[in-house]
Amino acid sequence: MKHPPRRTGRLLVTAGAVGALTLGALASLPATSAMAATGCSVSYTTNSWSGGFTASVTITNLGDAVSSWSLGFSFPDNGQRVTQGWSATWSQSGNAVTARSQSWNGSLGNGASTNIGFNGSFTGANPSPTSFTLNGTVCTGSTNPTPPPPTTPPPTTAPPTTPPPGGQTPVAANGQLRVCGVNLCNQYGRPIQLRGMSTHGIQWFGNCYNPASLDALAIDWRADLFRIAMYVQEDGYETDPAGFTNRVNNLVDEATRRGMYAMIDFHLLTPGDPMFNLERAKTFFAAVSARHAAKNNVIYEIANEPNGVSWSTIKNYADQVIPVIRANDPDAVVIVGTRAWSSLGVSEGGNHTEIVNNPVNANNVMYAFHFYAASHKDNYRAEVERAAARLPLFVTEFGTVDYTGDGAADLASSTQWLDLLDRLKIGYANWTFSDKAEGSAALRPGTCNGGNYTGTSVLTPSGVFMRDRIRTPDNFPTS
Ligand code: IDC
Repeated sequence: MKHPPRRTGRLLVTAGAVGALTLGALASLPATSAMAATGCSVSYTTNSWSGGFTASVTITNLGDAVSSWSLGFSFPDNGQRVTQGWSATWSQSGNAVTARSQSWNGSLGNGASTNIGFNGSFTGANPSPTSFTLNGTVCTGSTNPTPPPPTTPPPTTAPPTTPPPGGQTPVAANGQLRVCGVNLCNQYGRPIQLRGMSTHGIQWFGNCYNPASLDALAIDWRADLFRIAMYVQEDGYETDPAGFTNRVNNLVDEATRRGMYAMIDFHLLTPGDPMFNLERAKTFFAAVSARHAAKNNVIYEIANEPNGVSWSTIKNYADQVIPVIRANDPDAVVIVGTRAWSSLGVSEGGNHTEIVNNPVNANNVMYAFHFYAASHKDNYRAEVERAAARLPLFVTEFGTVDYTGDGAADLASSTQWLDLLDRLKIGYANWTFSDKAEGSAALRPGTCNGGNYTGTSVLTPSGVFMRDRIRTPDNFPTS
């Protein structure tokens, strides 16, 4: 699903900009469902220009938790149309519009909000709708009376808590992490290695990240870490900052529920100059760090793969973004991308000493190294071994295949790499936990259309290899 380019503020007229409109006491209450408290509020804001508009809709669930939702409203004017929506499946019949949740934003706990939106067209006036329903309940801005408790307990819809077989979750075992010398240390000050998977771009493969797939990662794969790859360009964050911030927040919450560390990857790639996205990065990291400040399992990766720029430019970016995170979350570990697609400079003829000689101005920082095992071999491994003696490293992304993300898995080189990372206690996230038809994807094409993510029958050769490596027992010191 591609989003259209967003119109910029230049074309906007103010007539349609209604400001946040919170709807309350608009209609009489419908019959209350026998089992659950219901209630919702909706804010609907628009920016319009001649004949077109963008609507941003924030839904807040004031009732019991739901696992999926359907929002309904009617356009007041016959000429109003939804032309392209996002973060929901949109449909329109006459004036009646329906937006159905997607797998990644269907769960809404009591008090939780989600933001969706669409571009629309209009021929006459463009009045905002005045009444909304959520799962059939009119949104009055208040909670409908809770029905008397049923005599038999209702089926639980609470999210699964997933202690791994016979032990604590990775987050329960390790708690708040911090950088200690060249290592990542747990709450007891002891070095640990985190092993896990990266999403593909969440703008393309959002359907792969749902309760069943995350359960499989936490329980079947016994992953410690879930990296959330939020592309900035390529139909990513820049097309809908509020929507993508929301998606990332929801995925962090899902990882947290399952006791995994969540790595928030600001996936800049093209253009390779992080300064191009500096203001976006500040806005994004201010929002996510405020939202997750109280958590102990969030790791911030501020620049996926800078390329075509000097280390000093990357450092300049990091020195401006890190304080934004620290203002909200002073003790979180932050990972900085390195020159030449996070190769420590090697892919553009450099090496790690440029970082050693000019490190970023912050504590609790690690540096990213990425490799693709079929392309990057002995000379890259040798550089990692040298760098690891002097810099805290995290392999926030790697593939078992070549640098295009496709081709056959090179299991011999991948094994050499992972043995090296294990020996040096360097954490890693594998690209990707997705079902894209490319060699690096762990899931077979079509897997994300179904409900089963466990076992090896749903996995590609790369997926089988990675699951075997990740699910071996962790070695987390407990004192
Ligand atoms: C690739 C994906 C591919 C997608 C492309 C878009 O595998 O499906 O079409 O991005 O940009 C990286 C990047 C990562 C790349 C990956 C493989 O961080 O975004 O993913 N790769 O090319 N660096 C080195 C390799």
